[in-house]
Amino acid sequence: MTVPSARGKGGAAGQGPRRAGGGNRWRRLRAGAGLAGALAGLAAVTAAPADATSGHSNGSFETPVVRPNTFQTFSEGRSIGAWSVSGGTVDLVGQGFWQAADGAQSLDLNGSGPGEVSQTFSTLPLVKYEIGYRLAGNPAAAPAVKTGQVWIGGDVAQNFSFDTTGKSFADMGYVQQKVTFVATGLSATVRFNSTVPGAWGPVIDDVTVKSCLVIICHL
Ligand SMILES: [Ca+2]
Repeated sequence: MTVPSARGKGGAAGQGPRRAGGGNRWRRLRAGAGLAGALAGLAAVTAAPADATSGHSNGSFETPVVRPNTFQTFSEGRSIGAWSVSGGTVDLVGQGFWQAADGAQSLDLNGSGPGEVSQTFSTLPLVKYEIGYRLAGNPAAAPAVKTGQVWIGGDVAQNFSFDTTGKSFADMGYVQQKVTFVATGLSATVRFNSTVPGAWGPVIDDVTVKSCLVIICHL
């Protein structure tokens, strides 16, 4: 993504310092909250926060810190904290460039073209997981409707779209999205990819994980 005229897409790489740290805003989320009282005790024993043990992190894309009011392009093979750029290019958008959904930074799934990021985290079989995220789109250029997919392992778990009409850098219009799945093994890979051409793609932020046992699950 970019501002339409001022900045060439290919020239964005290397902008801003790639210093480590900057606050991992991954949240420790409760799991199994809101269960009926009769199940409360059972839930307390059996439902554990997914990200407490999964190792999933940097869901808010706050690491590495990008120089404020700029963005940094990452290409396939590079890492964004615990995320891997598993295809194409993406832009990590720094504080103040546009509105983030959480914290200061967010991710445009299109860098110089469509890209994708993925992360593998630990799971427990027969535990249901909910991947939450906030979705918007780069409103700087067409197409207005930004599309993409969420994959769990080798399967498309969700096709998403976001209409940027009427949105702006100051008012991105983030919406809450979620995907659920039941784990079948000891790890799962979540992947977000853009399916829109060009340099202005879907924007994601605030990726979270919740979990609960299927037998008491209400996600
Ligand atoms: Ca963020």
